[in-house]
Amino acid sequence: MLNIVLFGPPGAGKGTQSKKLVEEFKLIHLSTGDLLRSEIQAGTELGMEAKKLMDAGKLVPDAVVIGMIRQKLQDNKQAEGFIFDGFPRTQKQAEALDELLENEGTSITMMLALEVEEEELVKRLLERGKESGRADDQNEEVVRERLVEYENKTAVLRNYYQQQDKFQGVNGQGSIEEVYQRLSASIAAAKQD
Ligand code: B4P
Repeated sequence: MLNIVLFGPPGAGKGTQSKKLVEEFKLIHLSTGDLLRSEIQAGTELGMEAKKLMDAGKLVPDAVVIGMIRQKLQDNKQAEGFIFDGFPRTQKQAEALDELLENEGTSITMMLALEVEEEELVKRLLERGKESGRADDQNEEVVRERLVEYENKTAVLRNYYQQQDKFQGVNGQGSIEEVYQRLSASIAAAKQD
């Protein structure tokens, strides 16, 4: 199986690139951000709790997102592989993911980390906020809080995957197509190993 963690700060292009990569490599796209937004849309209790945190730029509790991913892995037992987009975001989530995949007799192939300068991230997210109506993209303070959460809780995962020799940095600046070509080449190379 080919299991990719697509990593990077908010606005790095994870969601954008995942949608393109899953078509080429026939993988299942699992985005915890999308799953949480579906819960909000459906008006569930979980969605309402998550919304308060997301609108403030905070991460939702580990148990919530781990539970969602566990369910999705159960639902997709025949998959040829997964792209994890926006998950894991904490060390606890990364450990849980390793355990869940081990139970299925598989593991993470690699982490591809999109690297983008901070001011470019803020610009992209505020730009999306104008069109998408996403509350967490509309306020610069919230956008910057998400970047702080990322530095405090998520950036450590670079070390986690480096220690397993699975980390690969990718330049996330340039056009969407240019970034896509870089990611696609890295995955194609990993597939041949
Ligand atoms: P997510 O939905 O994961 O969203 P994101 O990280 O903010 O950005 P995303 O990766 O989707 O956007 P992209 O860069 O593709 O998270 C939202 C919230 O959900 C979190 O803040 C948190 O509260 C919660 N959450 C989700 N997962 C969680 C977890 N595991 N644990 C706890 N909480 C969790 O794109 C951004 C914009 O840039 C787009 O408009 C795009 O068009 C543009 N763009 C992309 N590539 C570009 C390029 N090369 N050039 C110019 N623009 C580009």
